[in-house]
Amino acid sequence: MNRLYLVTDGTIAKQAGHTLAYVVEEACRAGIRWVQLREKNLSTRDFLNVATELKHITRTYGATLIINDRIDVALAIDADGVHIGQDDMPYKVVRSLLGPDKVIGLSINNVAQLKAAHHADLDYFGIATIFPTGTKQDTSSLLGLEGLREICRQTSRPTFAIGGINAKNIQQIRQAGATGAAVVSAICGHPSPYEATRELIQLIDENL
Ligand code: TZP
Ligand code: MG
Repeated sequence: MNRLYLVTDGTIAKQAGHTLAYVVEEACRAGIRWVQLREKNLSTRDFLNVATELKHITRTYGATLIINDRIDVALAIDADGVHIGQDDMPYKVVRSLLGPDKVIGLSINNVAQLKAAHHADLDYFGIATIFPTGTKQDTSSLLGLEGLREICRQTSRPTFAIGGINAKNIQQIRQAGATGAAVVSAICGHPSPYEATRELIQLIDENL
């Protein structure tokens, strides 16, 4: 099981000349095991269509498909789970809708949010935002590596750091205590999503 998590952005993929399906298939071919469909500007119909397409690809490669925000879409395509933020549906409601077997991840921006989620039936935490990034406009304050280290120290759950992570800094993420790293532009915006994924997996899975 590698520690790299691909989060999609169709706009960034398009700017690099790729479709989302191409990016996800190339990343899967390169060995990625975690994919999150995160699209903020699609209609429900288009979101469902892309989700169906990505489910087919991820199933073929044995990768896990997580849907951002949209519990209804996750249920409709029988995805592996859902990723929610602090302003989305509360985890208890999500769990009651998805049942005990689906993966639920929650975004955490600070220690207080981690403490509030301490007893929640969550499978992993997404820790944001580590480094400056142009991918998400409404990021709350930057945690940096020190902030990440502090949060990771206080939980035994799997933690995926996100925000500005690339081949140059991905090993620092592991060194700060995170289980893994989630990336958007480092794969979606790369001329070769396959090569980018290979390199990132190699770097993050290396014995540090
Ligand atoms: N949440 C916090 S930062 C971010 C999300 C979804 C985007 C990260 O994108 P990138 O391109 O990997 O910096
Ligand atoms: Mg959200």
